[in-house]
Amino acid sequence: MKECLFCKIANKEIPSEFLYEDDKVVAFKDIDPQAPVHILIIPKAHYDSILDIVDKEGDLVGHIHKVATKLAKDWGVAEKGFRLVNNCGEDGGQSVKHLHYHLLGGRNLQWPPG
Ligand code: DGP
Repeated sequence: MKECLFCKIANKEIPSEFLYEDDKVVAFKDIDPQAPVHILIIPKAHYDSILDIVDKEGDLVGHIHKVATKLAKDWGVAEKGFRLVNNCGEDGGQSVKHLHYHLLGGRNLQWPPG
């Protein structure tokens, strides 16, 4: 989508350091980290939110989870634990309307979230 911030990042119109890239997804550090490790994993294709992922895109979600576990291992948080978060919609705290998952780790994360 033309005016979507994360589309621009995925398309390299906005320069970013990718921690991971393949044909379907990219990962990069969150600009406002909430934990020592805070990585965003996004599909290259635009989906407003997880609500836009219909059955045929189910493998994309599985793929994102695989990439997240790889990054958790690469960034040294797999052993002690981490959180993989998808915020959806206004009450879910979604501020960027391009599907993304937060990988958070490196500290003891509290529950419930605010
Ligand atoms: P959410 O609130 O779930 O929609 O998360 C959006 C996240 O995106 C938030 O943690 C901050 C991050 N973010 C917003 N703009 C940028 C940006 O330009 N670059 C990077 N790296 N992260 C961004």
